[in-house]
Amino acid sequence: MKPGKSQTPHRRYNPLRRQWVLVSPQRTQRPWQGEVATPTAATSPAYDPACYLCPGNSRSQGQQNPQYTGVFAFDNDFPALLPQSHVEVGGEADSLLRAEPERGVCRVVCFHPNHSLTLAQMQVDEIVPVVGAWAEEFRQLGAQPDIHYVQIFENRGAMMGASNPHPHCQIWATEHVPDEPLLETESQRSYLAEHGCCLLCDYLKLELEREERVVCSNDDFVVVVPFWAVWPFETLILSRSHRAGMTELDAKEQRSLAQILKQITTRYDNLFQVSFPYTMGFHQQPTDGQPHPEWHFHAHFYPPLLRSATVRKHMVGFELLGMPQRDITPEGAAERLRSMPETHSSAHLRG
Ligand code: H2U
Ligand code: ZN
Repeated sequence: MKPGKSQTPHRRYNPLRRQWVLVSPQRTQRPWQGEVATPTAATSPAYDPACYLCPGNSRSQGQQNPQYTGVFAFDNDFPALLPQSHVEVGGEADSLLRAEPERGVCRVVCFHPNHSLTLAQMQVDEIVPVVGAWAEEFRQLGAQPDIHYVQIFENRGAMMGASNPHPHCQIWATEHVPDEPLLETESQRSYLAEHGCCLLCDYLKLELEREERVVCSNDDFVVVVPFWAVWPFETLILSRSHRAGMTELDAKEQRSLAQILKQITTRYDNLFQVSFPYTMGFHQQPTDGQPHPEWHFHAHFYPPLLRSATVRKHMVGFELLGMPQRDITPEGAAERLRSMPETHSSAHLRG
């Protein structure tokens, strides 16, 4: 990175989303004066009788959870999508008032029976079966003829709208490829056509040469704050090998994914000494029956926090009306995350 880019307003291009981000690093020239918070003690109990995800409890529609001891997945009781066949929705094709039916399946996956845990606090051995469950859900949902995309995502923390602290994620499997992965599909496809190689393989090579945006890595995965990050501490997990999705990961790579998830979530928690809120999700090849040589498996972490456990970034003003903007550079954010220990600051709290 040339010195100019660390001090002067500039814009950076996101080749995955074909979008620019405005970077205004001169606004952070002041020395860091972030709040110094004390570690938050674990406040949740291991079992909450009022939690609809805890083993043995009743969910809001009356179904009873089994006394599960590992990963537990079920159909969302309040699904955003329904699997039934097309019904008329009154849209008009080829008009300005266009609408069409959308079919799909929504699932909920509990990571662990212990209500008080998070990915950062789970053992790698406990995250491995979660990765296995994601791959299996992806395989099964993606095999359904009407399902062309499977989006696995975790909303972590009340700030991100998570309805419950119990460690869990959601899966929405849709008939159409949603906008974000569709954009990424098109970008990766045209890059492959133009350059004869994979966009993210090439990008990863660059990041490993430069090192300045690399946060952590293991044998099979690398975490970077992407050059074009919008959120202050946004990260991208990239597989070192060209894999189109989770079902292509072998057992060693699944374990490495579990390990890298623990590494990055622990660094996040340690940054502001808080259970770090975020939306995280995996982007994988569409399940539309087509070959997808262009697709490179990855995960995005979009955390809202900016300066402390309570000071968050808001996407407002110029960002809503113009384009996304950030102050702290991606290189600065990567440096701060890199300096965090990989031992959870409340590790001692788990007996
Ligand atoms: P979030 O924390 O990301 O909102 O995910 C929780 C999901 O769990 C949410 O989509 C579902 C909600 O519809 N849910 C059930 O399926 N059954 C329940 O009894 C309560 C919540
Ligand atoms: Zn619970």
